[in-house]
Amino acid sequence: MHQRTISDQLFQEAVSCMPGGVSSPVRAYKAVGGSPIFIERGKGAWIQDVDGHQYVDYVLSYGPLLAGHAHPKVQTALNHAIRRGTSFGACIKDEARLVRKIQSVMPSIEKLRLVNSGTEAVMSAIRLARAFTGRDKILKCIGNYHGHADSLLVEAGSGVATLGLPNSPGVPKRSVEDTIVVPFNDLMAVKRAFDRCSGEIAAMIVEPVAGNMGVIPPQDDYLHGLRHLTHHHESLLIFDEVMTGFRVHPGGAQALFDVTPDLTILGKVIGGGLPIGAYGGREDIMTMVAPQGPVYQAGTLSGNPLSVAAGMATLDAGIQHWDQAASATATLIEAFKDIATSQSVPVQVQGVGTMFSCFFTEKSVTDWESASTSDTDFFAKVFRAFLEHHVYLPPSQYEAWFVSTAHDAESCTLTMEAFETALKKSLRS
Ligand code: HOZ
Repeated sequence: MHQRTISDQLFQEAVSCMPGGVSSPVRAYKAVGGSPIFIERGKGAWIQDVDGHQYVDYVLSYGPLLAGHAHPKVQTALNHAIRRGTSFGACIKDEARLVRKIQSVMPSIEKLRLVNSGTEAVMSAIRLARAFTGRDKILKCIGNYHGHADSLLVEAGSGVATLGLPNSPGVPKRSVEDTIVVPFNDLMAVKRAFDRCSGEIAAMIVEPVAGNMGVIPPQDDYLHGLRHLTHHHESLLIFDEVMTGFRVHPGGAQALFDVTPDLTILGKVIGGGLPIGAYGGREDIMTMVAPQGPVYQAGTLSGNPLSVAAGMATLDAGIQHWDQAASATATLIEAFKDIATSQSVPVQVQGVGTMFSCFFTEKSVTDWESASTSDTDFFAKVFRAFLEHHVYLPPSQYEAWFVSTAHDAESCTLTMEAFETALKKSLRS
């Protein structure tokens, strides 16, 4: 067992002054046991903890580090930016450059507003959808996570699913009265909701590939079906591509599945891991955003120079070598399936592009109900065994595993060996 003396000391100190000792709940390891490792540094596919142990990293800051940790181009861009100052609360030339870069791969985004996080982007897009349609109701999928804004914290995935708190106390009933939930991948449920609330639904928001209850691809025609239904009911289709943007395809899920949403949410990846978010889409909708239109939304740090610089460099480096990361992901998925079969462990290994995850269940996983049949105790054992074998996973069954352009043959081979050992150990314990 690795000694984690310094991590343990730091965690005790953090617990004494921070709720649960963390700045975001999933980091506290509540779902996997033990106490968190504290990270000292990262380079490429690897991170090192404060006790000197190294790990191949599949968290990658929950997705954005498409080009791996501390990529030289990102560091250079940040060095240049930081020398010019950190924030002005005023226009800088690189904001529009970042927007153009995004538009070049996501042409559905005719106009884009930069904000500071995915949560903020979702809140703003919902307000905009309601203003544009003059309707209040929002449709969302069970197990999808769209940040922690009140109106969408209903039967959500990610940390709330991990902690078994799908509906948080403190969210007023009236904030969620207009939120309708449906199972992911269930087109008939969406149709029924539209039939029931004809003329009242402003938008359907969806993770086009679910990534916050583990990775679950959309079934054939699901996204096309959503496009058809929203169009038919004069409602908006919002793709939350915080996870899938630049990950399932360089142009996101909308390019991969050839479905054009009305609005798109983007998050941390367009800041290369620095705080950022964005919402954008059809020009006739986006022109309603202040100051061009009446829908108010603002932010002093929005489009700040550091996030914009890191984002541009990350997208450049990440998109250029995207195929490499996708092929490493495909190799890992196939190897994991073979290893699990050889050990007779029931597992569904599911992925799209550069993200994947494992469900320890015999059932095919298509929605929250089937995702929650995964043996989470077994996942926790596998997580801990992986950690002992130098592989760092998200500390939750319900988060996606991310691969970067820096995950080379050596790190992938080590991961496959660790998976085999982790399964053997978990079966024994
Ligand atoms: N929001 C991230 C996406 N699932 C998880 C990380 C976190 O909640 O800290």
